[in-house]
This record gives sequence, C-alpha cells and structure tokens, in this order.
Amino acid sequence: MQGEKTERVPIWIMRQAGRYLPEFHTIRKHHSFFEICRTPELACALTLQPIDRYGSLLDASIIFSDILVIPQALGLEVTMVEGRGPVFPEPLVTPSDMERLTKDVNVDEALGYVYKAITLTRHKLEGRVPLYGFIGAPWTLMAYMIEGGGSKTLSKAKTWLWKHPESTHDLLQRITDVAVTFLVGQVRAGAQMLQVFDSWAGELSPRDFKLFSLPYIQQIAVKVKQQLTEQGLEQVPMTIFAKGAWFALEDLVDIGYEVVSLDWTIDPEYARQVTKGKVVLQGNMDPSVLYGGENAIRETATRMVKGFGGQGHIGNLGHGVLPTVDPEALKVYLETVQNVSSEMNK
Ligand code: 1CP
Repeated sequence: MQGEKTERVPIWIMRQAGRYLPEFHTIRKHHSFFEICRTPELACALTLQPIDRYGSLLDASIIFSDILVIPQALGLEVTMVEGRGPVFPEPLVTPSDMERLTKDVNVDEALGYVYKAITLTRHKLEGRVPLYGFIGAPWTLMAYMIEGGGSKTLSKAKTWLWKHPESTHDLLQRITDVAVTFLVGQVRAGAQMLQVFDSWAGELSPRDFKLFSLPYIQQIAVKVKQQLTEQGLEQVPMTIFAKGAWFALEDLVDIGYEVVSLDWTIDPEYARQVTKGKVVLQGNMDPSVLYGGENAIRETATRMVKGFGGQGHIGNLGHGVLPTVDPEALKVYLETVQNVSSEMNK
C-alpha cells in the first residue's frame, strides 16, 4: 500500500463479499439488501465470509455496504430489485429536484450504521487482515441519482452535463462534501484503507472526465487527508479506481492517491511506464477469465503478475467478481498470484 517491499503481491478482490458465494445467499434470502447494510451484525458477517472461506489467500477485507448509501443519506430512496439491481423510484429529473435533497446532511448520524459495521468487523477480524472502507465517486453517484439505476448510455446524466453545467457542479460538490465526511468517519470507526469507486469514469470523454470527475476525486483525497490530520487520526492509504479511464492515467497518479486501481484495458507494462513509480498499482485481470478454466486463469494471472513486476502491486481483478463465477475458480486466481509473486521475490 505504501509501496514497501513485500515478500509477495498482496491480494483482495472487488466484490469479494457477494453473490458468487453460496454462503452469501444463505443470509441474503432472509433479508433485503439494504437491511443487511444497515444491520452491523449482518454486514460484518458477510464481510467475514470470504475471509473465512479463503483464509490466508486473501490479504484484505472490504466492508459490506454499497456506494448508494450516500444518495440515500442525501434523501433519495433506493431499493434493490431482484434481477434489476438498484432502483431510485424518484430520481433527479431537473435541477429543481435538487431541492428534494437533504441540506446540511448529518453524515455521521445518517451513515452511523456503516461506522458501527466497520468497528464491529475490525473487532471480529482480530487482526487477520486489514479492512477497507469505500465510497462511490461523485460522478458515478450523480449518474445513478439522475439515471435512477444502472444504464447503458447514461444519456439522462449526460444531458445534465450539457444543459445544466452549473447545477451539475453544485450537485457534484454536494456529493463530494458528504463523501469526505463519510470517509473520515469510516477511518475514525476503524477502516485502515479507503477506496473510491468511479465505476462510470470511462463513460466520459477525456475532457469531460477532467471537468466533471477529476477535480472532485482530487478534492476528496486532499480533504480527507487534511481532516484526518486536523482530527488527530492516522493517515490511511487511499485508492482510486476510475474504471475505463485509461486516458487519465497520467493525471490519476498526481491527485493525492497512493494506489491507482486499473481495469483490464490497460497493460501492466504500459501502466508502469506511464505512472513512473509514483503510485502502487492495483488490479487488473479481466474478471471473465475466471470462466475460462484453470489453465486460462493460471496463464493470465501469471502474465499479469510478471507484467507488474512483483513489487508495488496489489493483486485484484480489473472490476468486481461476477455473480456467477465458481468460488473455486477465484481460488485458483488467488493461489496463482500469491505463488507466482512469491517465486519472483525469492
Ligand atoms: O441483490 C443483491 O443481493 C445485491 C448485490 C450487491 C452486492 C453484494 C449490490 C447491489 N452491492 C453489493 C455489495 C457491494 N457493492 C460492495 C461490497 C463489498 C465488496 O466489494 O465485497 C461494494 C464495494 C459495492 C460497490 C458498488 N455498488 C459499486 C462500485 C463497484 C463496481 O462494481 O463498479 C457499484 C457501481 C454499485 C452499485 C450496485 N449495487 C448493487 C449492484 C447490482 C450495483 C450495480 C448496478 C448497475 O449499475 O448495474
């Protein structure tokens, strides 16, 4: 995380607690998704499932929650619909709808349930592995709040960028303010690392990413660090995952994050050249390779580890593990990354 020399590449997986695990469904069938998020004991139990299953093959845990808890804290209703994913019954349609958002959100109160889940999980982990907190980046959250859920084109959210640029910046700033307080609160509660998910970064052109995403994710890194110092809390490493934003790699290494997480559209060797050792790189195998059988997984994982060079690298996938993946296939990936990188560092 800090770029220190390690015996092997540490590894964790985005969405490691989730739908590909049968033990997840055992709990999920009795509770709604957001009920789990709001019940610290349940969120903790789900966070620990992959750690218990994979043991020393995983080097970090990530708190079970969702990026959409911020829109909820801002007063929007979000439900999880079977087979469809998250749905906002009343998304933002025009800028006047922003009046429906809660002003001066008391973040620590509204999202205190996440803090409780983090503190409980830290205790239950008993130091086995460190715990990540996370948020969704302002652009990605704005897009969900306007689209009302997942979308192929983001045409509604993009309409705002052109028709309502001022309201767009107001909205991005309001999300950013909540995000900063929330991340600091997660650290106060016990999170030892933070990741910012800009899942829809790659939907923007390079210019639009610079205008509508970069300034806000930069502000988040800078302000979180400032506030941690002001509040007498320890600094924690911060990771930015701007999915699809290969064009912004040079900018992403200079905005205050210690780790840049890559998807599979970027070659490890190329990323090393562009980033010049300024950050630790995370990622980045295509999650679909986990469907390709043991040989394909071993070969691709080996190429990836060698491409990154065995140091200054956190193993992960290039995006979340897919819901229909066989947990044993993920195990092959974890083992390969650990074994290959141990050999390289002998
Ligand atoms: O139906 C169910 O049971 C819910 C499935 C599910 C789960 C397990 C959702 C709905 N969210 C989660 C957990 C989750 N989401 C975690 C937990 C920690 C872990 O990684 O193990 C995290 C970090 C997230 C983050 C998240 N939620 C992102 C960013 C990462 C990414 O994949 O790009 C995004 C975009 C979301 C929104 C979301 N929540 C759930 C779904 C199905 C989606 C995507 C919807 C879409 O746009 O199609």
